[in-house]
Amino acid sequence: MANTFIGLAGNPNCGKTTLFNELTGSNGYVGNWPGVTVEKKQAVWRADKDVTFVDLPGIYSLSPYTPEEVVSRDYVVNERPDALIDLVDVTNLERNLYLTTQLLEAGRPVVVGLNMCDLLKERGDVVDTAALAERLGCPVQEVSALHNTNVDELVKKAVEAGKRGVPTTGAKCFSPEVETALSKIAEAISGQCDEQLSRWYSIKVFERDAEAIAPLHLSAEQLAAIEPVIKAVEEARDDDSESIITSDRYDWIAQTMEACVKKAPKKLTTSE
Ligand code: GDP
Ligand code: K
Ligand code: MG
Repeated sequence: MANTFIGLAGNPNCGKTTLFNELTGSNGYVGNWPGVTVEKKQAVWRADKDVTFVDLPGIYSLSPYTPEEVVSRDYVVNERPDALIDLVDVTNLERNLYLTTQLLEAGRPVVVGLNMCDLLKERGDVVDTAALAERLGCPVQEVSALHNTNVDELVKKAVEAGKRGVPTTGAKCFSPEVETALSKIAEAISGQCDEQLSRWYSIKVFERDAEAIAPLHLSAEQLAAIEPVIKAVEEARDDDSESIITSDRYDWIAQTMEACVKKAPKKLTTSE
């Protein structure tokens, strides 16, 4: 049986190391990612040696601004693990979902693990995981890495998703004028990237992320033809394209919080 590779991604302090150690007994190999002093850990699942976990650095975004972000996006886009587990600190869901929206666009099957659900229960907050799964377009599993709750269920979902091999298509987080531009860009670059990465690269072209789109080898003519498509949205929104993408993500996340999270009523405190 072929080995299944699962990348573990998430924000710093979401519990990734705890999960990794729980799943692997830290039997693994520790080294650095090529060319950078960013730690790379890889180890097999205790329950099935044919499943290998690759621990990605803790990051808030897949943008190209830190070595940790670059390592993570190179791994996801170029090495193409069979599936990704996006571990989310559910007590900081709003902040964590920013990375999630980007991972969903990277052309891989994604399963989201809502970690620290023990703390959520203590607070009395409730996340509607079915509604969240619907909005994200991927499976969502509540877990507690610290208490070893539902951790194997999370991995089983990721292994299944990896075997099926159907990438997530990305949350519908962009406004209509951005979507129109992305469709035009996708058409313009079609044939120059793997079909599964069409959306990923369309967004990167829209953001004018030169480093990310270098592998597309777009000609000067192509770039010149695409530029007015980006400019039109920038003029309509009176903002630069990268900020437009970011602010659309934040708007979508705010709506998602509204739709999927019920906060416990504030406890009455005895006052003087
Ligand atoms: P990393 O930065 O993503 O590798 O996060 P760590 O694994 O180092 O975890 C950060 C902190 O969260 C540690 O104090 C963990 O013990 C704690 N932690 C991890 N998972 C859980 C969980 O499911 N519940 C609770 N209550 N704490 C957790
Ligand atoms: K840490
Ligand atoms: Mg860690």
